[in-house]
Amino acid sequence: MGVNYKKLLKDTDVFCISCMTSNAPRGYQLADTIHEKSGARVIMGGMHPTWMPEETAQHADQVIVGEGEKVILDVVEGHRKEKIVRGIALTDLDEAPFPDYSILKTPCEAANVISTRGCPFRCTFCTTSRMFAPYRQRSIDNVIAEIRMYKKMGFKYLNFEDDNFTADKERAKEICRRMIREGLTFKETFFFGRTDMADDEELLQLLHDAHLTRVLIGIESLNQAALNSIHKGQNIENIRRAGAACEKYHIRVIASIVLGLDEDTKEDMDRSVEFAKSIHAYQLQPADPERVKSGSFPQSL
Ligand code: B12
Ligand code: SF4
Repeated sequence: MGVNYKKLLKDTDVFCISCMTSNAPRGYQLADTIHEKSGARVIMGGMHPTWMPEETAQHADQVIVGEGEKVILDVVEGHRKEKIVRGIALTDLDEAPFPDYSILKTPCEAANVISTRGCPFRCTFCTTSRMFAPYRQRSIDNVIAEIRMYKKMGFKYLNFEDDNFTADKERAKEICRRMIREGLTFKETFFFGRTDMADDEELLQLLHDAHLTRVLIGIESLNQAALNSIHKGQNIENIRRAGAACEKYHIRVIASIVLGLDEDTKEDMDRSVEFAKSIHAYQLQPADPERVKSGSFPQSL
């Protein structure tokens, strides 16, 4: 990438490292190397440090738990000195600036928009609905302005990274209408949905017309006892209806299935895989059941 690491280590006062669980070991390695080779401070934050702050604190000078925007400056400038700093959730999401893609060093065809934080549902295994509590929405004008910026920049694809883009169906419809009306559609737009989107045909039509034609749906399990145990609020019939509705409106489904919830048997897992095939899900995304246990995450931050 043409980065001069020696110079970077020499000239930098504070390194900020973000990580999720999958790349936390790499984040810790980087933090340890920075401490070894320079006098710079290391601040870490993100999904993994939020849930494992004490572990992260063994590698970082300071750890930020939760949302970082409102505290990062105080921490960098040394006004907050605690080892583990509790973040503050943004109340007005429109205050967050749009991401600066000009500093990306790798070519990229897809832009990511996150139009809400959190999710109004409370499935027991879900980290993000707790990390980003309460559920908050950006104004539609603000979201459209960001999408317009990406359109002008020439991005071919768009991803809505909201945990549940269709949680507020009327709002999702209005965003789709604006995208269509204002010429802001892309080759394809990905989003995270929920089986209940199948109950609204107008929504499905608008999603299709706005090219939101690839959705990840949390199916989780085809065993009703397992679904009840994680408080998913959906039944097998809801899952079937969602599969059929997406097929009808040409929306491709990524079936997100947790293989190995406590109540699941091997047969249930096999059934889940067969089911994903039967609704023509084009990708099956298994999740690690390790921490998928009722009550293994705190209910809120
Ligand atoms: C976009 C996204 C991706 C993108 C981009 C990832 C990225 N680096 O942002 C892609 C597609 C690459 C991706 C991949 C994966 N992802 Co992903 N992803 C997301 C998603 C949907 C949105 C991320 C986001 O923008 N959030 C919004 C911003 C505001 O939140 P944030 O990034 O956490 O940042 C805030 C705070 O955490 C904090 N903060 C963050 N970093 C730092 C750093 C410092 C120094 C400070 C002070 C504060 C701070 O302040 C920020 C502002 O408030 C999240 C779900 C979610 N809602 O977060 C899942 C999520 C992060 N992904 C997840 C997973 C599991 C993965 C994969 C492992 C999936 C897979 N099986 O391949 C891969 C791993 C990729 C890798 N490199 O290792 C999990 C992580 C769970 C965990 N325990 O860590 C999440 C939470 C989804 C979920 N519900 O399970 N992902
Ligand atoms: S519906 Fe999805 S995002 Fe919402 S709480 Fe459940 S798992 Fe989390």
